[in-house]
Amino acid sequence: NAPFAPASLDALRADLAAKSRQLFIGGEFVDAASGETFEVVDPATGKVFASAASGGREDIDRAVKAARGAFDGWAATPPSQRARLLLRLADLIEREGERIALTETLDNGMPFMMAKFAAVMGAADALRYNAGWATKITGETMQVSWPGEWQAMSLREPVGVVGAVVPWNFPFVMAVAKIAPALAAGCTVILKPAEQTPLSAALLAELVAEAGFPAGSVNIVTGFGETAGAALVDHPHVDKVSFTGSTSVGKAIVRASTGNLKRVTLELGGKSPTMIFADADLAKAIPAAAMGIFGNAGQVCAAGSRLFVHERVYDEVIEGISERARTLRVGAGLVPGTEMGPLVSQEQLDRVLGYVASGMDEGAAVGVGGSRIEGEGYFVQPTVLTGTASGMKVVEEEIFGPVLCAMRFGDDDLEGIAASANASEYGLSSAIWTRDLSTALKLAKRVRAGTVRINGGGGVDPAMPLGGYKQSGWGRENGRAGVEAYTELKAVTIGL
Ligand code: TXE
Repeated sequence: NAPFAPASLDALRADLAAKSRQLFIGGEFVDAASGETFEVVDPATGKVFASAASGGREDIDRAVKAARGAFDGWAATPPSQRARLLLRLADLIEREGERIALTETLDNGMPFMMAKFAAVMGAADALRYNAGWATKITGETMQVSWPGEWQAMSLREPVGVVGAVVPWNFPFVMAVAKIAPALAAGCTVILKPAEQTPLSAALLAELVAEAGFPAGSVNIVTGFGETAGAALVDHPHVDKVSFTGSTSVGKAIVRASTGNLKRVTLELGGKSPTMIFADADLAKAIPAAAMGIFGNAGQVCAAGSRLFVHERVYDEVIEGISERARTLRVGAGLVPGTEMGPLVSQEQLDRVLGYVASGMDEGAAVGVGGSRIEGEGYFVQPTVLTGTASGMKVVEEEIFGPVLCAMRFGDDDLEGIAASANASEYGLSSAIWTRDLSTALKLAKRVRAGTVRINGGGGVDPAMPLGGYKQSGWGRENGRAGVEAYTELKAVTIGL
């Protein structure tokens, strides 16, 4: 079981052990003003293997000054030049793909192949897609009904200095996917990575510097949510916050943003339904439903965590998913062949096991899994809970682990199925499996979720809007809406 890229891994480990990762402010690598650092734990072993600067209010303040100082110049940089820099960064990310993916796997625990695909290719795609927007952000001309002759138009201008706060489940690609549209639109950025996974952001800083972005256009301040994060989201000179994380912190950010009425976009939690009808192509639906909850150990905002299956195929579907759960290769992300890694932290492990226990207390049964995998690291078995019903905590709350709640539906009463799917405070994503196009589309219209996948779906794409109804968020990332969320719209009229 030799790990992936053993020589590069040894070099990376030695470098991480030797040097704490620094902040990146105004184009320079610096220690935190306090001099403090925090330890980084490998979730596959539970052992500390690296450290990073613990930024606080003073560092955030410096970063905001740097971003403000860079803003006018960056906003006035020709869009084609902004695009060129984003494209260059994409190339550098591909060049350093192995090092980034190794870092991501050590830091987050995800399987190395997933890190390569999700972290490296996803990040490069996000940059290339948004580089295209830099030259295509436009206003409109319109007709006004005032007396006389007028020329009226709208202009889109960068919103200003952006605070980007990202979580630990896909640290690198989320960081890049946040800064790419902001930079394309002409904004400057302060990125605050999650305290559980600060390392790939330091690599990003190196590549941003090498690509030649102007000093201060991208600043990266690692640190804790309550210190660095809180200082960023209530800073009076930050114009917009873009956040991905928990719904509770999302609400705290909205409250913190009121001081200067920052623009806020939020990509929050989910409890997304997968609905499998009796006529579905089960050979495709079963593995997709399984990986929709076991992928990245269920630490995915759009994870399909509530399963609704027609009773005629319920036993076959549950058995198929359970079989996948039993045979899934769970292990360290660096071991070739691993399909599911550990949870990110002891805290998440405790949280997930706590939910499984609460499900059993409320009358659910563990069909498969349900326990911690003994030994080092934060591994939990892929789990299917049966006998679950609305009203149970496991069905209502986001578990953020590889735990599926399975439920059945009787007849093909679309309104009833839609009501069950919608019986959640979240509305991020959903999946529908049926060969009946009319059923699929009727249900797609009734489901209150930002994404509906019919008969499959390939994850996140920078061209597709991503975001939630209800308490899954505010606004959309990706696509035209994603880049326009980093702009202000100005009306200009000229009396002729
Ligand atoms: O998230 P937090 P946590 C959900 C998931 C998970 C739960 C808790 O259900 O079990 O949240 O995870 C920063 N001001 N999701 O506690 O705290 C923090 O430093 C500013 C879903 O780790 O929301 C980190 O960078 N920032 C989600 C980021 O917020 C603050 C992904 C996310 O951490 C802050 C992650 C504050 N007051 C968790 N407090 C998804 N949508 O995919 C914390 N942060």
